Amino acid sequence: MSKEAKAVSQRAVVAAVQLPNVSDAELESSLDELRELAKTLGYEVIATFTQKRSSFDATAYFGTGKREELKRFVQGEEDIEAADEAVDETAPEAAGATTREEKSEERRIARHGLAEAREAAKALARRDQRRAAFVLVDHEISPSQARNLENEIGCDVLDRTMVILEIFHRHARSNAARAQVEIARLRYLAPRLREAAKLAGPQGRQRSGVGGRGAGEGAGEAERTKIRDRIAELKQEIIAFDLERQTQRARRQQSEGLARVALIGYTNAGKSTLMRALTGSEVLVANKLFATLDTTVRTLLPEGVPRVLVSDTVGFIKNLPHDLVASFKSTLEEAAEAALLLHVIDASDPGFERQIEVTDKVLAEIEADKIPRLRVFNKIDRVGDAKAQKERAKALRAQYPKCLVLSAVDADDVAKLRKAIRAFFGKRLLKAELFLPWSAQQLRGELFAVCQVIEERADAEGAHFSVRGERKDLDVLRERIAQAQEKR
Ligand SMILES: Nc1nc2c(ncn2[C@@H]2O[C@H](COP(=O)(O)OP(=O)(O)O)[C@@H](O)[C@H]2O)c(=O)[nH]1
Ligand SMILES: [Mg+2]
Repeated sequence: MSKEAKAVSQRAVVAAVQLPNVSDAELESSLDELRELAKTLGYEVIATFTQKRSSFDATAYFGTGKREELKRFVQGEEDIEAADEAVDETAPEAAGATTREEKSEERRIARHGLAEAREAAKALARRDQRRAAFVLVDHEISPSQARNLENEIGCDVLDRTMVILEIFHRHARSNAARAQVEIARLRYLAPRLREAAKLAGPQGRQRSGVGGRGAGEGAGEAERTKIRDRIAELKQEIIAFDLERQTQRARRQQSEGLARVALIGYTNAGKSTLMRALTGSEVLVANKLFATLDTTVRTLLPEGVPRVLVSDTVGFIKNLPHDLVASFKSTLEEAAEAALLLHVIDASDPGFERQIEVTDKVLAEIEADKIPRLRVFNKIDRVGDAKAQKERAKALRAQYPKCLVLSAVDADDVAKLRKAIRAFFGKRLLKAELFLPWSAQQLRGELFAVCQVIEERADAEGAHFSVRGERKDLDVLRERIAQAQEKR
């Protein structure tokens, strides 16, 4: 029962049961987060459904009334009349939203045995009207709950865990992170295979029309063994990657590292918005789905000395299923390679203090706590009126010395942040005197590219420069000047 969310611009509905111990604010915050996560994956969230219940419905998560409501919405059946029409033999006229995801529809048809022509025709008619192809449930639900919900509503159901797994999958770059995410995915899948095998009892097999008696169970067992073996293998690989990484890190420290900044913080804090503002990478957002190394690492603009690279990292998640903690940390680890961490905090989120605590703790766990860190309180524009904003900013600065309080949507604020980043890397620059003989003028361009030139004086022999630059750049430059002189 593979349900990778490979969709490009797919419509989704976000849905949650509100249990009695969950406040409205908590529910809203969790749903906000899920919508944000969905957006990251390229879904277009068109509606939200919630239901207050004392517990999840054992059969299908939601109670019958809410299921019916969801179905009517998803199927584009505005009222009861229209709903009756749809179950009628006559195919209703195609109207409104059309889903572009043929594959998932086929999968659904195959899975639910809508093989008979009449049923298939009905499904096709429904598809033409469907408003959304996915329901994203804000809890981890059982495979049978998901299946029942899918059957009833008539579209794919993904739970919170699956959505998060997909995001980690896209952010995992290092081999270790990839392996860790794969383990989490297999662990999530394993019990679902067992369930699928159980469900494919005599009736299930008959309906799907494949395999003989006992085939479902046998396949399930074999699959499970395969998964266990694969997990063991991946764990071995991770140990090897760990050793490799330690030597890599040592080497990097020797070479003083690149001028890299990593944006870290909770999902929805404004990391990507700041990244865009700092690097002018407007295109990136539109193509977020295809985010790769190239699209999440950008040059700070306008370019200067040294050239600073900014990277966006996988966001912290408030409501992170426990099984995913290891893959999250592993995916975040690339932040440990940065020279400076920008910890972005949503100042308008009532839970920001707790979020700071968690972030600090996790950074220590991935050995990134020694890296210089700048706390950036974002979204100050969302904290009450001008007076309230001023007071909050003052309080934050008192509590967190050297922090920045700003709004990513304010150009002046972004300029302040850029200046702070430049100042940090500027401090690393060394002063140096360089002499460029007239015979080595071809190196002039390179000198200006990697150094800040403070002063230039010319005499009969050549040009004398007072500059500031990174140690490694200065070393390279000196060597090349020496080579040029030798040649002469
Ligand atoms: N009002 C306001 N909205 C912001 C600010 N920064 C980000 N946002 C919005 O907050 C949402 C999440 O931002 P995003 O950059 O995607 O957060 P990320 O998950 O940390 O990458 C988006 O809708 C942004 O437009 C800000 O300073 N002020
Ligand atoms: Mg983001």
